[in-house]
Amino acid sequence: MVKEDIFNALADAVVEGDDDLAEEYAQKALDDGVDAYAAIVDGLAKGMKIVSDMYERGEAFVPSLLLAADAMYAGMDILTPYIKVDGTASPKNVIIGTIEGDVHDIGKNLVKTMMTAAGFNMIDLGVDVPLDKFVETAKEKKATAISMSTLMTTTMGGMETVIEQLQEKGLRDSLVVMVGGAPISREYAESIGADGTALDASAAVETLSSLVSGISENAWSDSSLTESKMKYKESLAQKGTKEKIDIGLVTAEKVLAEFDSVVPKFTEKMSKTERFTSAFQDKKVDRLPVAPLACGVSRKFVPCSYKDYSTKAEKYAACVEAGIKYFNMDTFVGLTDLCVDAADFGATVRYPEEDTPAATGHLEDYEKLEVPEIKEGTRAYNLIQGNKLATEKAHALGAPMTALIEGPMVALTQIMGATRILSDLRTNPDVVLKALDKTATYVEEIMKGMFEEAQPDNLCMVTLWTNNVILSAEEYMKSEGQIMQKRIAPLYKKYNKPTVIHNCSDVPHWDLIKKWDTKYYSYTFYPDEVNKGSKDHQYLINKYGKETMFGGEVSPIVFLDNSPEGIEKMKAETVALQESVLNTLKENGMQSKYMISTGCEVPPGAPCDSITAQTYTVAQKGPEIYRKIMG
Ligand code: B1M
Repeated sequence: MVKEDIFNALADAVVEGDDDLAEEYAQKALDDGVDAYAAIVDGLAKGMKIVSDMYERGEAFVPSLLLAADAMYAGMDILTPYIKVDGTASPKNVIIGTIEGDVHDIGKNLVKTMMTAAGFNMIDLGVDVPLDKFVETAKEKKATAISMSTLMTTTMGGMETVIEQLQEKGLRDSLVVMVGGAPISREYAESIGADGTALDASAAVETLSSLVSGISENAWSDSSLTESKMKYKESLAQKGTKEKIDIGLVTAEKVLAEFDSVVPKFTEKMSKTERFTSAFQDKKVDRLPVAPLACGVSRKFVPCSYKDYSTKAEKYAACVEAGIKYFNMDTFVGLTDLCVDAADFGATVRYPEEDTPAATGHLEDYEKLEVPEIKEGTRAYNLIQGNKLATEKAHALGAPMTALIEGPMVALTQIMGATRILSDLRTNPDVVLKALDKTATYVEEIMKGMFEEAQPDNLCMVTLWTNNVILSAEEYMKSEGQIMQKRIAPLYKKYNKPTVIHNCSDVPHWDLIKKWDTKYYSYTFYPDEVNKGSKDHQYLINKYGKETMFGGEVSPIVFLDNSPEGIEKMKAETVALQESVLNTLKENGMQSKYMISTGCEVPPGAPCDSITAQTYTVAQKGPEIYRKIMG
């Protein structure tokens, strides 16, 4: 076989995600005397780049990337020991991880794969990485670069802290710092002193490769470290120590103490229940309903920790009551965390006091998955009891209650790990489907508990894997989709309840909405993702509005800005959204079927002012806007 044919065969093996072929041709390359490094770069890595580009064009989904990565690693295991080592060059160690507080790792793993393919020696610290671990490991391994990922605005500040720690220790100029993930912009990267960022995994490698070429050979020498320490000493002293003010708590305390003077008096014509129910049926209302997912943040009024909010029924119910009352929301959507089933199935869940819990320790063995019994002490029991109490409290305030649970696939990915489930779905579908059957059984039991015992007005299910960037619609339908169709949607019908879906994905497969006769669908609109399929209210109302009530267009992230300009912007945008929604409804011969809401949870540390800027604006301006447009 000529060299080029071996390279092509290696690339094809990666594109096909075929480990056996990758190993076979890697061995063939060695047997035929092909240079091992060339076989990796011109064969395996080329295949990885092909799949990655297909993914960016929307022609492949995450499972294909994961399988391609496995094949690439299989080939590399054979070739790497034979790479001719240049005695003068040291290996380029790159530390990678997802920042503390964040367990999203699909994107980070893809970046790691592409960097491995480019020849970097990746040291993966995993997810939820304590900030000083990045610095300690970089020092220990004399790293060429640190590569940090995060998907949440609430955790991105940790990246700046890592950079400051590097400066303090005199390590900053010894290595390259790259940051990335959906919320990270070029401007943000620059503002925190990172060397670079990139939009996707392929671009990340290009940026890293060009940045590391600027790192000098003696970057880790004692004199460089001392020089670097001196350089940043002054600027760090100028920055001073940042005092962390909990704006959410400050404003909550103010509202609590001075409720009558701080909260405007709204003269509402309808009760919250009348308004929500009428909008749900597209009847005339006094104004559109409003209910951002201001869930964990409502704990500020109780006050209690996030941990108590998500694990103690009484505290949860108190938060629901406070949220409805002080934020003046038309319903409370009870998102606590997405770890309820995972905890009951035995996965380890980390419960920070003041932030969203995260499933961190996954189960190893599919065989060990056993459907738990809902009984005192389980998270599901607590959630059902919490929603029972919350429903009573919401009703006393004249508001409907919307409980929320994770769907079978979210439950399974939280129990076993998302990356694993997404790749096993291709390689071992029967095992995954059997496991999904078990989580679906538990979800059904929780649904029954909710319908029979807690009796909230609505039960919302999180189905975020219906996402155009992760699974194709066809693949989704072969997994959770068929369970939604055959088991979950019929159970809603059996209890005479509407199917209510929350999907925090930006580009879900919209047509699936119809498949289970969805009556309420909460989505997120990301203007930057329009080319990938993110849709706004105009599209959604025109296409599905008659059957389905929508809500969620406002990004949860905008609630973090409580500067005077931010508050004014929120107010103006809330007016504009109501006007546009009502005009669209009118054009479609409809009256009210839409809720002003957010596509995902408002960050639990968000300032209360920014939330009331939305909810109070709807209450104050909504009736007039409604009359003007609807007559
Ligand atoms: Co979460 N989640 N989630 N979630 N989740 C997001 C991120 C969110 C944007 C949804 C939304 O609001 N619409 C939102 C964050 C909002 C915010 O910023 N404040 C959110 C939230 C709120 C949450 C929870 C808090 C929900 C809750 O419990 N209340 C919770 C957080 C738990 C925690 O971490 N403490 C949570 C949990 C989860 C699951 C566990 C269920 C699951 C993650 C499973 C896993 O990763 N193991 C999940 C998922 C899947 C998502 C969405 C739907 C998809 C993320 C994803 O994997 N995308 C996401 C919504 C969205 O982004 N559309 C959402 C595909 C992946 C290939 O892309 O990661 O962007 P991405 O990586 C890209 C680029 O960003 C870039 O390259 C990659 C490949 O092209 N890139 C880099 C990434 N790192 C880079 C580094 C670089 C350079 C480029 O240089 C170093």
